[in-house]
Amino acid sequence: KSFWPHYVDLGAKQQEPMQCEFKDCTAPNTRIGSPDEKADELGLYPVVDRYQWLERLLPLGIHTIQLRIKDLDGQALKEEIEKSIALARESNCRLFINDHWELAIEMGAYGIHLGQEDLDKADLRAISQAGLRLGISNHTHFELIRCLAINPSYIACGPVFATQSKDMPWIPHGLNGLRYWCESLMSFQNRPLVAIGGINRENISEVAQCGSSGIALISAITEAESPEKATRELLQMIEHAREKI
Ligand code: 3NM
Repeated sequence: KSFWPHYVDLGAKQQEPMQCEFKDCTAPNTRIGSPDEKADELGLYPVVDRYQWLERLLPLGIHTIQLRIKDLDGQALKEEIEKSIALARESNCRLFINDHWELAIEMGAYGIHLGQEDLDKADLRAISQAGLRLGISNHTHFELIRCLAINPSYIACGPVFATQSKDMPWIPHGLNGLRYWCESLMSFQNRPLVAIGGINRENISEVAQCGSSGIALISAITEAESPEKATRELLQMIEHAREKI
């Protein structure tokens, strides 16, 4: 255990043995966005569960968003994804579909976000061949090693802080852990990183100064009294914090 730096949380959860086959499976280029787009800066990255959120948030200047639907299937799910893809395209926003990779390919989404538990089920080669971007959740260094072998478009690191929005067996990384992940992945691996978990208006400035490319959050927007006002404030906070780096 002493091999690992002190800040590494090996995870309260027992690690599953690696089962996927990644043979010559490389996700699309690590570069996110076309050269004339705002390069690799993912910025404020809301994670939402309905198309209506895109209608509310995209006009505010959101350039990256994730549709994470856990409670629909069949036609209702298809419609949500289809409408979201159309709106995101129109608004020049990068839309990542959580989990539903087959629908995302079929409907031509910008990208797909997968949790580690979804990696075994998804056809990574099909995602790559269809030209979709791929983001992957990571909580521990073991997961990160697995993730790097896939060469995703971005690497999500969480939870930064304790979160109520998802069951999390892992100890939060905190700002020091996040800074370490940002420094090693963005400068050494030149890999965009997305911070997630417990990020809100109280801590977003410090998170932004750690240097992640994207800052993903759910409740700080969806549970705010005014999600629009909260989004505008969070965008401004990121901008001010980045000016100080
Ligand atoms: N994934 P909130 S944390 C969906 O660490 C999700 O991988 C996480 O919600 C991870 O901003 C999380 O409300 C929930 O804390 C984020």
